[in-house]
Amino acid sequence: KNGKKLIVANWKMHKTQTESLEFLNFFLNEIKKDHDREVILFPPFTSLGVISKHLYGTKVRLGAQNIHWDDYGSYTGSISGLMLGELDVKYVIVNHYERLRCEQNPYDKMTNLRLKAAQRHAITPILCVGETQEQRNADETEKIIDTQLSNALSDVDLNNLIIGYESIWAIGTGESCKPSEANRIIAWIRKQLGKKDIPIIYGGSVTHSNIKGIMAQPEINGVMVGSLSLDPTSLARIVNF
Ligand code: G2H
Repeated sequence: KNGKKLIVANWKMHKTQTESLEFLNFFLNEIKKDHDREVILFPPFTSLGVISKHLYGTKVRLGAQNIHWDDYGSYTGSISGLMLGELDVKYVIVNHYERLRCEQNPYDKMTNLRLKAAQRHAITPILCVGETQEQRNADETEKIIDTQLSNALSDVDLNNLIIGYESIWAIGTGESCKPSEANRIIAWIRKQLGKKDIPIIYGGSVTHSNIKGIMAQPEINGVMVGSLSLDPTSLARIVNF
């Protein structure tokens, strides 16, 4: 989009409102004033309101971890793009593997609807794709990602979309994908989409020791950070390096 490297901090189901504010107090002071990153915090829904107020006037952006495809309706426990937009949410994660695991239902159609709902509310969706260990061993990575992309992207505007490549075997395992391998797959995704300027980021056990190698890859536009984003000093180190 603007060429800045993206740092997506996915808090998953961590931090109460109080803890979120504590985090911000430290974090905003620890990041360099002149950093050249697009930093986006993805707190749980319950913290979006307070964080939104505190981010006003800063360069840090706000994202949500999921979105429903309708604006209103009888969908107990769901949150819509209309609701997120009012909280100044600019990004949303769609299709994170941990969601798919707990929803346990076919998701392709819903993924597509979620992407469109986000775009309808001027929220940039981050579509997660990736392969399991078994699929990787069977040399099916490209085939699997190709299916995920074609099922998800019908009629989706590629001008307001980020792809998150999260190798499923690397999520929260401490075993991250080799930067060169992630770079190769991301280059392949970009070619597959036929759009040179689409931002594609890597996620899966990003740490202080592998961040440099990942960010140095020419095809990788940024990272999704889970566990290491929970501590303000730890996340600030990633932003500042
Ligand atoms: C992968 C990642 C964040 P972690 O889900 O999106 O989490 O860094 O803990 O592997």
